[in-house]
Amino acid sequence: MFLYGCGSPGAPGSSGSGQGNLSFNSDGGEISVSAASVSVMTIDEQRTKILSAMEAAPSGSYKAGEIIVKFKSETDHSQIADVHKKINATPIKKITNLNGLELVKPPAGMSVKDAVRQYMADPAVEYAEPNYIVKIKTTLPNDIYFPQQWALYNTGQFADGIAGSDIKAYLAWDITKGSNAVTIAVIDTGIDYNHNDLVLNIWNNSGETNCVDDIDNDGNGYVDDCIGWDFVTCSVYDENGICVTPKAPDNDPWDDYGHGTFVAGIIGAKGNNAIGIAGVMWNVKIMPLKVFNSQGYTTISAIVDAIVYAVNKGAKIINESFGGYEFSATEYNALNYANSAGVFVAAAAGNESINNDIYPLYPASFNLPNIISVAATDQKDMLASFSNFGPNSVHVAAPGVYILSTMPDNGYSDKEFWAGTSLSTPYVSGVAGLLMTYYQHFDIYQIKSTIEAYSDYLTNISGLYIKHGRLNAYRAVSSLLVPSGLAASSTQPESINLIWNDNATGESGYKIERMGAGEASFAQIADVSANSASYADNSVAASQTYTYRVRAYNSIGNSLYSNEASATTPAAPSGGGGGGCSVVPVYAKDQTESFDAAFIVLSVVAVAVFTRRKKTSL
Ligand SMILES: [Ca+2]
Ligand SMILES: [Ca+2]
Ligand SMILES: [Ca+2]
Ligand SMILES: [Ca+2]
Repeated sequence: MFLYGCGSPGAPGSSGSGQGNLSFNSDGGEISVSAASVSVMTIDEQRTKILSAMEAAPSGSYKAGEIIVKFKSETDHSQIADVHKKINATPIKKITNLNGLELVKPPAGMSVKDAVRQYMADPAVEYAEPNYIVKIKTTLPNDIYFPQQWALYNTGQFADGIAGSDIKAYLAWDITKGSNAVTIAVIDTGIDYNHNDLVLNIWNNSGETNCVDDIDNDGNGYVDDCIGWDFVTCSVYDENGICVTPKAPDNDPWDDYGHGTFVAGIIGAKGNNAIGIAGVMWNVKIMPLKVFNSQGYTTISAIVDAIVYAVNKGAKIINESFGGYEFSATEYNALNYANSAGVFVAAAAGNESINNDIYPLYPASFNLPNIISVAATDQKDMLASFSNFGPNSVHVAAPGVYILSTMPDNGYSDKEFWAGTSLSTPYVSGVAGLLMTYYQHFDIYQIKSTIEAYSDYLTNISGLYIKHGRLNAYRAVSSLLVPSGLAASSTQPESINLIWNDNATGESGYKIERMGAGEASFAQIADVSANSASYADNSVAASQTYTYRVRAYNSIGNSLYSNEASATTPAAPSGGGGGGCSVVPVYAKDQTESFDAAFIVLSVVAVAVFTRRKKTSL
């Protein structure tokens, strides 16, 4: 017989912190341990785990010539010195702020594992363990040109670049590498759809069931359009805009220019396949829609047909690495059609160093909520010299100088780097695709806001030349990472403790939801501040089971829900009032609501891409 929570020796939960979620029946007997139990490990448990982990650890996973030793708290300095002397090891230093922890150098000839075992065997030692080497978790692909792709991972390796002036794709890839469920239409010069680094990521029109029967099987108005369409109606224009070599549109969106294949590789070259480059998305479906001829010319009507085609065939993103200064209502209406269908459009700001706030460039400068206008930065995070800008109308920037990508005929631009806001735009399309992969519950405006809010604010560009910052794939993708490892425990009849892993990097806080026994649904009971990882629910009744779930939120939206976790409160003490036993420390968590604006709300700037009076690819 014992009082719950009083921690008498041998009582359930007393070996650790008392936070294990054992529940008891009314006479104090242990009756259950919930599956979501989280208890602090006992010393014996820790020692067992240390030894089994160490046996499995390969050399190289821990630092040679060093171990960590934790002496028992009652051990004094001379006893500690005696232990070191007995093993003939040398203390290197005490470890900050934790009593009895020392970094120790084993004697010459003694392995790390042997040293750990020897210290473990000494009665003055609580535990010893190897000094494991911890690496930042990153996903670097094996594609042979990846080291030259500074835009994805800039270590300063290229053209006097500044480390970190990149979109952090290598960190975002730990979270998602994209999905074949996301289709991105590339309206451009066509694509080398047989390219070894692209072929697995090319869209296929499943509705067009026969590619050679001269029948429009899916009834979309295009015959045998199995991998996209070539909308070009004129192969050669003269200098007066007269078509001297007309051509019929066809089902072969082959790239006879190079630009579209280049753009496609930035979005979705297959990553980690040991060849070529890595795209922002390793998995995606790229829909090739050719509108530019081999001279680099097209017409508004071809662009509009391509936009409507993309929307009707299920593209979620359209990449428009082109633009022109003439306003076309038809183009505007087509993009508004895309907007009403929930299709996101990334558009190049232009390459003429001009202010799009004053001289709008279309489609980037159309005032439609589904369009994001993209400027170019260089390997030092400066605005590229050619890049258009506009603190109101250009939203973000992305790398657009010294860019390497795929080229037609299974090639790469490895001897000739390209520059242009055309190349910045597909980085944004790719990150939008990563976001659509992970945040499937977001609409396109939430996707756009996430890209903008979690770009990197650059003091000499943001607010001055562009509205927000330089694209950051990792900050965007991790902003509302789902909380994991939710666990609930109770040692008092009036309280349940929750803990979880705070994985989100851009949350304003966490919302706690609870469902009591017999209740049909969850209801929000609290909202805690950013970076919280625990909560004490003090509004529970004795001998009741409650189930919880948690999600992160910010002003853009909510994360997905954590796992669900349950705990049962112990019975209230019978008679006697139970006084006196002041029980387990429940860490009183800050329950105040937080309205942190986790975001930078910026003043505005914009940038653009392009040249030419006719629509040209940028
Ligand atoms: Ca068809
Ligand atoms: Ca057909
Ligand atoms: Ca590759
Ligand atoms: Ca956080």
